[in-house]
Amino acid sequence: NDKLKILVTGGAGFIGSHLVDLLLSQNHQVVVLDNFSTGKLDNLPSADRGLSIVNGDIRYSDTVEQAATGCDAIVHLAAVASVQASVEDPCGTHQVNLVGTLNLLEVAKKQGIKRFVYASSAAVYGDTNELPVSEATQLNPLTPYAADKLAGEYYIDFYRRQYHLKPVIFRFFNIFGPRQDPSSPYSGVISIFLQRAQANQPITVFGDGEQTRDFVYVAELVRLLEQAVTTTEPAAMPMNVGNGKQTSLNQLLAAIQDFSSHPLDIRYSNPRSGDIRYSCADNQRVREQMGFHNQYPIADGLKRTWEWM
Ligand code: NAD
Ligand code: UD2
Repeated sequence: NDKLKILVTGGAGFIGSHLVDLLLSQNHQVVVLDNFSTGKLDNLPSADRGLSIVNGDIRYSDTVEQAATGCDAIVHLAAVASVQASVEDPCGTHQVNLVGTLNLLEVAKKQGIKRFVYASSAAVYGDTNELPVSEATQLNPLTPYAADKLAGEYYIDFYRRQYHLKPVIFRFFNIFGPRQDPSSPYSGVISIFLQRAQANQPITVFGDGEQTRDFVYVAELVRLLEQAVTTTEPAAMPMNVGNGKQTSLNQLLAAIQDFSSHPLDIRYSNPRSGDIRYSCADNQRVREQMGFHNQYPIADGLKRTWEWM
């Protein structure tokens, strides 16, 4: 039962901080590298001997090099995670989402760090008509965010072939849970709906609410990330991380209504331009390769997130 020293980039963010909690609970040493652009110090435990925090930027290779020193593995989650931000500032977000990733790969090569877990996105598939979406689905990155995520996958594969990197690439579908920030209109829909419901504010549904997403509770995801970073022979292929189930916005709202004390004020408006109608992962690969299976019904995750808010 080997204890590792693991670099988690973006470890102060929504997903990263849950992973940090899990790794620390298993007595691994954790180094968080985060520039706190969207991440928060409050997301991290205030005093844990296993945790060190580097307030730094993955755009700078010397920062990355220092943070990675002595680490056995890297989970690379730091990114400008907002698609909208990438549309507004493609150059700025590219420096983080692609060049930052390359800085990490170079450091892994230099320091002989083999294990590298990467957060890619279902955005690489774009607006596909194929359902469920398997990894064999035609790639169609429609935004700078998606293009950088996909390019990151290709660079990682180069380091795998050339320098014997042992990467694990996950394409996350819609992740939700405590600590997801509801403050932007492009935040995860669940965090927005829950926050509005609790504040007794109107909830806007873009379209008829029959659009679906494949939602994954963050605790499910980080168990998978932990498994990927600690197992000896990881799978190299990109793997979808979804539950293989679709939930519509109207179903979400019905579930939220169940634990809300007042009637929700739901307002339907025009669909968002570029919005995907249905999304569902074919998760056969991650089930076969990692034994991934859904343990949290969406309603339980919703309830926990509701209680956290
Ligand atoms: P998040 O914004 O909470 O986390 C990103 C973290 O990276 C933040 O803590 C932020 O401060 C940090 N960061 C940003 N730029 C940085 C820089 N230049 N240097 C150092 N740190 C930097 O978002 P999240 O939802 O936790 O996303 C984590 C990862 O998962 C991202 O790579 C994101 O693209 C990916 N992802 C998320 C989802 C989702 O549904 N949440 C879906 C697909 C992919
Ligand atoms: C997700 C990602 C996005 C990008 C995209 C690629 C998140 C938060 N967003 O967008 O970054 O990768 O996938 O396909 O993970 N909605 C409402 N009311 C609201 C907010 C949202 O009706 O107040 C709708 C929205 O129009 C969409 C659905 O809810 O139909 C889900 O929206 P989202 O922003 O949570 O996620 P998504 O899948 O559009």
